[in-house]
Order: sequence, then structure tokens, then C-alpha cells
Amino acid sequence: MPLRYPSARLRTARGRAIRQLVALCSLALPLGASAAAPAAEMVRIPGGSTVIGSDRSRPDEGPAFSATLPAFELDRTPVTVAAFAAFVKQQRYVTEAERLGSGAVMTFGTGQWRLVAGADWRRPLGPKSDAAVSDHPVTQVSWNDASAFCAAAGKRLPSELEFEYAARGGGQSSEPVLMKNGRYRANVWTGVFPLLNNAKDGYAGTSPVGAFGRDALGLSDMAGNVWEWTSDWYRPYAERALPWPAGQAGEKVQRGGSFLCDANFCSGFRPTARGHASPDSSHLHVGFRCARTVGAS
Ligand SMILES: [Ca+2]
Repeated sequence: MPLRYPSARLRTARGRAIRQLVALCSLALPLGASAAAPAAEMVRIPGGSTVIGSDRSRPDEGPAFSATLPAFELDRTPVTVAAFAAFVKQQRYVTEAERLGSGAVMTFGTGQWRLVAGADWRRPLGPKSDAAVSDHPVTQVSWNDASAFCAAAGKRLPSELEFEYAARGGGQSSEPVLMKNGRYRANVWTGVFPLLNNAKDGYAGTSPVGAFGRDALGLSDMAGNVWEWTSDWYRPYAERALPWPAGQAGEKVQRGGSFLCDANFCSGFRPTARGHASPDSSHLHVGFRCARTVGAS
């Protein structure tokens, strides 16, 4: 079955993106806690060379090519609800979902996406649902929101090459495995998508950042939990070095997969997998982390 990223189905005007609603199952996102802004830890990623992409996966993941990246810094975890709340308070920031009045939510049981009025980073499933949890990754934030957050912190979004390089453990040729010794190493969809989420990895929704430990570089949640925005426009790799035409509409790349990705339908948790959505869109399963050029602090 070809992969259909739900983000792509909601990529333009919100008014035409409303989808059929079938019973929305409870996701049981835990109740929120009071927001306190933790200091964002960063990990220095050594520079080096790596293979980007794959010739054996989805067409947009190839052709594989070699890339050399300078050292950079990357947030250890996705940005949390607590950190985003502190940013909102300090900057009096209003997200795009709040200004537009809705955020995209998946209908469990069908896998269809729809816009839910009042769904935003505080209540990602909608105004009548549980509040987002302070130590979980913030969601229902657009690329523009994510960029604003990182800029306020003196940082930037990572490029998709930086994200893949880091997700590969700094250019290791072998890809991380989803399971080790019978235990999941990332928060993904377990069960039968989209009918049954049995939460065998411990979580039906998002999970606290870092709940699955750290990889060899010291990073957490580079696979699963939430898709993460990158700085790049989504296009074939062969065109990546070309300037993006001014004013041309497009979509931004997301990396890492989410708690809605299963091994058969999505598998977006693989380091080479690419998600994408318009920069003004906000989704239940999309967050971000920030990067910084070495020497730019
Ligand atoms: Ca899960």
C-alpha cells in the first residue's frame, strides 16, 4: 500500500480540508501539569560524512547520495509543552492554529484527518479534550511557529540532512532498529493501524520526551513520538541545491515519524523517511526541536 502522509492531504486551504468524521476514539492523553520552562539541553553533533537517503525505500528517499556536514548543535529532545508555554508567555505569542481557529486531528479507527475547531498546542485534540502534558513534545505548532520559537532562543530549525545525519548516529551506515531485546525503542503505533492501538510500547499518544532513553549521540526521540519540522522545502533531492523560487507555495520537510506511524503503513520513524506539510499547517502529531550552528551562540 502506498504511503499517504496525512499532512499532505491537508496542505493548502483549511476550508477544503474537512474530512468525514467517524467516531473519534479517546486517545487518553494524560492531564496537563503546570508549565515551567526547563533549560533546553543541546548536544554537539560532530561533523562528518554520511549517506543520505536510500535506494531501497520510498521514491522520495532516493537516490541516495553522500554528504559532508560541519559540526552543529541539536536540542537533546523535542521542544516540550512547558518550554513552549514559557515562550508563549514571554513573547505573547499566538500560534497559527489559534489564529486560524483549528488544528488537524486524526480520526482513530479510520486514519482520516480533519480540522478540529479549537484544537491547538494547549489542547491538541480539541477544546473538550485533555490538556497537553508539560513534559511531552508540543504539537499543533506550524513550521512558522517552530521557526519563531527557535529564533527567540537564538537557534534555528535543523536542516533535513542534519536531522538524518544525527538520526543515523552521526553518519553510521547501519540504521537504528525499532526493537531491541523485545522492547520498543521508540513511541510508534503498535497494533493494527488505524483500527487498534494497543500501546505495547507504553503510550497510545505522545510520550514524555526522553522516555525511550538516549541514542549513542545522547539524543532522544529522533524516531517516533512526533514528526519534527526541518528548515527545508520538500522536493526531490536532485533539486535540493537550487534556490527556492520566491513566492512559490510549497511544503516543509518533517522527519522522525510519530506515535501514529506503524511499521506497515507509515514507518516514518526510519532515518531516511520524509514527511511534509505546508508551513502554516498544525497537526496532532507534529512538533520540532531546534539546532544551532557551532560558534553561533
Ligand atoms: Ca505508541
